[in-house]
Amino acid sequence: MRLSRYFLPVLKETPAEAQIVSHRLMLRAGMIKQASAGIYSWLPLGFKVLRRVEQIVHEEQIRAGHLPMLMPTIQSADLWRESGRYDAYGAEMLRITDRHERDMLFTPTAEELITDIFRAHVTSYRDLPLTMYQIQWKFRDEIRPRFGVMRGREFLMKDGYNFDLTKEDALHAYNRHLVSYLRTYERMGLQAIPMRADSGPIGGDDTHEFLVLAETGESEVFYDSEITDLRFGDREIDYDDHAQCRAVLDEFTSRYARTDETHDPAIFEQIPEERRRVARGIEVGQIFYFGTKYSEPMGAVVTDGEGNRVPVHMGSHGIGVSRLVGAIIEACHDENGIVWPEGVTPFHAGIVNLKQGDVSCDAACEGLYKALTAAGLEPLYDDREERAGAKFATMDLIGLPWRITVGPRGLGNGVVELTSRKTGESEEMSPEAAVDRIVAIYSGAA
Ligand code: P5A
Repeated sequence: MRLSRYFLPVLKETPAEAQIVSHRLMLRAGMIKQASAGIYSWLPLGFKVLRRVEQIVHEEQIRAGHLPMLMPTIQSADLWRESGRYDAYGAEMLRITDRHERDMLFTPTAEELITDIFRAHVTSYRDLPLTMYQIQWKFRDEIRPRFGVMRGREFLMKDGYNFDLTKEDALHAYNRHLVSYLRTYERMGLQAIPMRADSGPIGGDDTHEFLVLAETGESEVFYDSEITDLRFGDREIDYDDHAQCRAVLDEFTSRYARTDETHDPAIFEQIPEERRRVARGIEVGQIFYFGTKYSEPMGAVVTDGEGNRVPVHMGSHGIGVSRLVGAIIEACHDENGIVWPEGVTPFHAGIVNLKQGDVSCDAACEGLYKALTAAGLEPLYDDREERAGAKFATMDLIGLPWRITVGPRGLGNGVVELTSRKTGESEEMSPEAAVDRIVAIYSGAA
């Protein structure tokens, strides 16, 4: 993409309404624009990051054997009356009446609708296990929407639902989700710690929230510092192997880590004092096992091996896709702007032309642009007639991990400059070597 043809409405001033750094930077970098309280438009740059986050979520869900699908945002209230949640959900649910005076709602979550799909089509245990998921917009009429996309009213969620014959199988689905979530967040450059939490309006006793530690997080968390040493890394997992998934859950829940809702000071105080941590975290996901809470009242039953009709065991599993964009910025920024992890960056590299209109600079930039594009990467070429300082400031603000700077002096010596956004370190090399280096980084070879 050439910046001269892009829509990147960067702001010079820090917007007064934004209280936390991710919200400020998303507005300043022209990623989002508020449409009304807690509801945002995703401008081209923000939308690109949102899509990258979504893509990682999809890939890891599919790797775990879960089936993508899509359900509507507007649902009939009648289904929610069957589960008893229509009245129980309260003021957070956006209720809508259609022209025929039918009660509808904008989905805050989709346990009822997926259970309705399941009961219409599945009758035998032979069709289990089954896990389906979607990435779809949700609406919760939060009393205090704030912090930009972190606590929105309309937000994008990955919501998945498992159907199993037995509690044991459903707990395997729970463990499998925990494993796949660890992989998912690490690919985004985040450490998200599973913590024992409260299940709220979704229900059930077994639930973990995934928290990214950040001062601006909305949840207070209590943990044993040893938990932060754990990394999932690139271990191979067989998602059908119950024992393997269980072992990962055991490992990642082996140290005390709880949100304030389930915090138990008596247990916490047994941890050696130097390892006790009280901090804040951003909830980027939550997994639930709730047994037959929905299948029983809604009649989602299957015949088991002995011919008995039994309600299925279920769980649901959510990732805050739009919230993650803010959470990644909270974890990855400096005083000059965003510092995207390579896994989610909107463009792989920026090209800065220090002397637009200079024949050799323009030609070198075009060459870099073509070579990176031909290698399957997306560069952002700043081809505007701007001062070098302004071009650098924009690149720093939008946070691309790599910048290639092209100027007449370097080109005289046959070199361009490759700069890491994270470390600020620059290295001179030939344009070809710069392309090779960037290609190697993104193919995981560097
Ligand atoms: C699990 C999937 C559920 O709704 N039902 C389907 C279950 N879980 S949850 O914890 O309530 O939400 C899942 C994740 O969605 C994100 N989230 C939000 N993101 C932005 N703005 C909000 N107002 C908001 N509310 C929830 C969180 O990341 C949460 O973990």
